[in-house]
Amino acid sequence: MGYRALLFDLDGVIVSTEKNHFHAWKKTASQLGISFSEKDNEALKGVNRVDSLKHILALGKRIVLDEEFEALLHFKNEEYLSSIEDLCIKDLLPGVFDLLNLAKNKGFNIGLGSSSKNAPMILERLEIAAYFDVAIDGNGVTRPKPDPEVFLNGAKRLGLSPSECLVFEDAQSGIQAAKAGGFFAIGVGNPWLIGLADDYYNSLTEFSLERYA
Ligand code: B16
Ligand code: MG
Repeated sequence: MGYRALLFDLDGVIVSTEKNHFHAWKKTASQLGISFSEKDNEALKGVNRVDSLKHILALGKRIVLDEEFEALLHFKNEEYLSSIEDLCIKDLLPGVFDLLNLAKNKGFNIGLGSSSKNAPMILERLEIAAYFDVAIDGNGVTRPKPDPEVFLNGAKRLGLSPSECLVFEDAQSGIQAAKAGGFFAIGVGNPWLIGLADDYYNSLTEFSLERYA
């Protein structure tokens, strides 16, 4: 106990745009003649853009030149961005707003540890950017989840050790990253994480900060 910071993953914990990622990847895959199901998409949760495309190409046993690879990444992101144009504060997942306010009032540090390069824009759209003392995203890491770099950078920037930070994650790669970094890993909203995470909640509405203070 005695935790001093909360480090949040973005997609699947604060907001849910996984369906948007899925539809954008499905369209990208179909350009390559690769079929891509919702089940296939499960493996991409928390995985960065480049590694996601590599995964899809491997599914279809396809190899593309660097230029086409870049064009496909661009296409996917444009599709994704146009599908989240209406994203706003109402899209915050249940319990997020209350937890951010409670944590701020109780003096906890708040950090973001996301694989998404779109994270800064998404935080702005959700009107919660000001809550974050530090935000590490896909633009600021060299080794993607399940490597712990994203969370270790967050803790370091806060001047805290991993043992003082709780990590909230919805993806297996994220839980692995948190545990590899020595953080207490809390799984949220993805029953596959039960047993893998140190603690699990269906929703942040069930989470009690008092238990960890
Ligand atoms: P982008 P998280 C991840 O966000 C998503 O879970 C994953 O589906 C996505 O591919 C990844 O961000 C990269 O996103 O294309 O926007 O850079 O869960 O780590 O917050
Ligand atoms: Mg996530």
